[in-house]
Amino acid sequence: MRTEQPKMIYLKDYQVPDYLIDETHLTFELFDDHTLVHAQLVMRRNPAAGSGLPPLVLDGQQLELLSLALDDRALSAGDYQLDDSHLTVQPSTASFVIDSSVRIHPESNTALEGLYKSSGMFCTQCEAEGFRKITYYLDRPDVMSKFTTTLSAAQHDYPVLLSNGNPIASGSEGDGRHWATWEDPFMKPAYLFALVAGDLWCVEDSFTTMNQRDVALRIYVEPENIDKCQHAMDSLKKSMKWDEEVYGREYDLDIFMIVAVNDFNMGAMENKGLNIFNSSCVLAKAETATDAAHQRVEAVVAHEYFHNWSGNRVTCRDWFQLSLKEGFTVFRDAEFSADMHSRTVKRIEDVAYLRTHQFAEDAGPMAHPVRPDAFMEISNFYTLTVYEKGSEVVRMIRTLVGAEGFRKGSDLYFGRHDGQAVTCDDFIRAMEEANGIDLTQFKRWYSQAGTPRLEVSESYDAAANSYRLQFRQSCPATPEQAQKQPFVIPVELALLDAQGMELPLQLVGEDTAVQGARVVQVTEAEQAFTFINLAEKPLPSLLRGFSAPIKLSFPYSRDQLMFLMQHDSDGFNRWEAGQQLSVQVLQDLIGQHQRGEALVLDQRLVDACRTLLADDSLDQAMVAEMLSLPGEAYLTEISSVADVEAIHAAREFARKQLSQALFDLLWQRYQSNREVSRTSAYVAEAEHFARRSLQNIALSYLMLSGKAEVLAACLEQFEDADNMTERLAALAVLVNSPFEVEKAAALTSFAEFFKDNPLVMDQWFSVQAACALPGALQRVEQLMQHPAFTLKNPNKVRALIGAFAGQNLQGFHQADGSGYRFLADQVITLNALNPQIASRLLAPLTRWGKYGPARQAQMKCELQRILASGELSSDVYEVVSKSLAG
Ligand code: B3K
Ligand code: ZN
Repeated sequence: MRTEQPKMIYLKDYQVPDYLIDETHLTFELFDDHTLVHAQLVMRRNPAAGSGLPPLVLDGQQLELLSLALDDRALSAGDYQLDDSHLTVQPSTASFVIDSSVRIHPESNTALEGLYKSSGMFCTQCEAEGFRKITYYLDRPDVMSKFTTTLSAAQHDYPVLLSNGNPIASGSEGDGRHWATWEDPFMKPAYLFALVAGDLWCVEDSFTTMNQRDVALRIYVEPENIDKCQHAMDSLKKSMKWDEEVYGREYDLDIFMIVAVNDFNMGAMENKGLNIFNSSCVLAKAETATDAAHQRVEAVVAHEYFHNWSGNRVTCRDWFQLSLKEGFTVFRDAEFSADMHSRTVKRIEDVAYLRTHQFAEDAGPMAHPVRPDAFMEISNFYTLTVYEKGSEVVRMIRTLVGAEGFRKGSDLYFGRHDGQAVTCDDFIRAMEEANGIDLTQFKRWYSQAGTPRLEVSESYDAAANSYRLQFRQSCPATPEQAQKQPFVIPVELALLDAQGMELPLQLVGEDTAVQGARVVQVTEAEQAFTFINLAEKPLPSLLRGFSAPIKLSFPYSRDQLMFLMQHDSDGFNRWEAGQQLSVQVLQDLIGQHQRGEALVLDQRLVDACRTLLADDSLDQAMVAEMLSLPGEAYLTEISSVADVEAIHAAREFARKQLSQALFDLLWQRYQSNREVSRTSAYVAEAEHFARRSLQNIALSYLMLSGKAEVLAACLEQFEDADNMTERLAALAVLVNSPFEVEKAAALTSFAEFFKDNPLVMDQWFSVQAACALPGALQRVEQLMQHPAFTLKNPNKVRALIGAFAGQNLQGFHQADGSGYRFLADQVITLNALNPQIASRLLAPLTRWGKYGPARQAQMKCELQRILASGELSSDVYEVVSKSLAG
């Protein structure tokens, strides 16, 4: 907890470290009621930092200092200064050795940062600034050191002792304790340090690298989970191969380990050679994990593995550069997933997610640039903007320089900066130099916050056979940034003829026309592009593949959107046309609801969906994506003032209408897909994900009919499915249905059967928390009393409270403010237990700007109540204070 108001830290204040740590020798004595940490730091004055010998200021928090020595001379209290976050010593020579011993308490660490215990095992989480809770250190990413780590613990309870690098020695201490020493030959910052001690089993495999080196691969889990590791292992091997083929990056140690832990603040952590994972991102088998979970495991395993180069070998100079490793690595894992499965479906999922959640962040009080220039608490900046928008920025660079140019740039970047801690500017410079281009204006994507808008209009000159597209860009003000300079916006586009064929493109001044799509760069506030030699007025297909993270508008008619839905040669834009059509139709319904009129659905939406469903040749995943209407959260994001009730009513009305009008087609699709599921074994591959996703969305529409045969089919799927994807989808459909008896029975039998599997129980909590039927808050409050629930486990908090506040917009935004009050109460409790989780949970309350005056007042009142609730962590304080200032 803070003792004074947290300070803002600014990028402009960056200074190189005064001292360096060449070697770090750590010894951990792990006991059940405390841990002793001895650190020997071989240090020297940083030659880049100037002359003289300034005081050495080490970071350290919640440490009990037991002894301190400088070059073997024991220091006494008068020889150093100690406060609650620093230890200051005065060196007298340019090179010296510091020895410290501290006592810490992992057994009572509920913040899950530093060294802590999870289900009986010891583990660590050091990024961003957790290492300072382990020992006194220069806890900043530009201080890189060679680490040797010895762990000692009771052999019986902790037979497995792991740290970074390679094991070099181990032995027994004779008193029931044993020890092991690990050495990491690579220089690394402290945030990549890890240790694990526990009673774990492992699945073992190996990988032969492109230079024929054998790497041992191990996944460590609690014994009962040993049957759920194969998918993660397969994913790891695919990732290693892909990074060699696509980026030329080879793994560098003799061993690569993943450890699954139950209590973890986020998805996973890329510690050098010893990745620590939330068990939800490792464990997967058909019976207990959904298709979505299988895909998440694959993506997170890849993401953390890819960090070995984009993050570990080349790391960040300071935390403002976080997107240097995160944006780039998200881009890398997205491309990996696209290569493993359906590229178009992956892009659709990512864009839908970005638009719903990152755009909302950009429009709220916590909006910040991809490279922030100030923060109070760095943990608050592991955001959708740094990750997802950061990935879009890297994607735009690739669009601008092409795949080959991008590879040249990444080779230069990795080669030039291997072993260094660098900045986003260094990444850009490598791309510029490898491609002979100037990205100066492009870099505004790193420094300007907010989602740019691009208004496009057209004019066709029949006499001149020319077609002009006029672009106007703007970007709304964000906190701290009122005015924005124009961005470089790559717009991939094609012009289609009346059959949907791509017309040859020739801009005024060009000698020849080129067939197919091309990328134009919008760099001015207003800019026009004139295409010539067009004998008829074309229909533009704009921003293909979502070539920039912006809000583009073009005055398409609904008939044009229907045409694009069927004929655009770009799969992403076919989906996008469907989204735009659905949004227009839903916005009509929202307006009707607000005016108290009877709701009337534009039949064109029904016709469009009918055409899709009737066409057996289409990718079923695409059909499923197109049938899923834009979510309530997205409809909220694109509203200037979100009307919670109208949005829900409109969407539910459209779903019911579609269900009625398309019942037979949906029923056929459902039955034939379910038949395949029934008669074949589960496979975690794209074509099977596609079949099950269409089957499950069909079931959710069909259930709206209330027909007995659909209920019977749903119960059959729930009871007989051999995989969690089908079982959970059937459960969710039942939970959202009016069949109270069947619903209760299904919930009970599911919980009974899976009570010992915490990850499955998380799904059980989520399905109920997200159910929009009346009484949601009471259900959630009751579920908090369930024996499987605990506020101490972040997965449980996310599954129940997070799903309620983030997905159940009806329940959370109850007009009486009860949802807000509930969330604020949980944040206040969690602030003391786990500040990072408390601060993340807060996000829905910070979005008050989207709602009408009554809800705004209630939400702000809850934020005030949190602010006044006592001693706040810097995490919660920063988010609450910025939200109230916004
Ligand atoms: N680098 C970690 C995130 C650490 C978050 C610390 N609050 C996981 C990842 O992005 O790969
Ligand atoms: Zn990452």
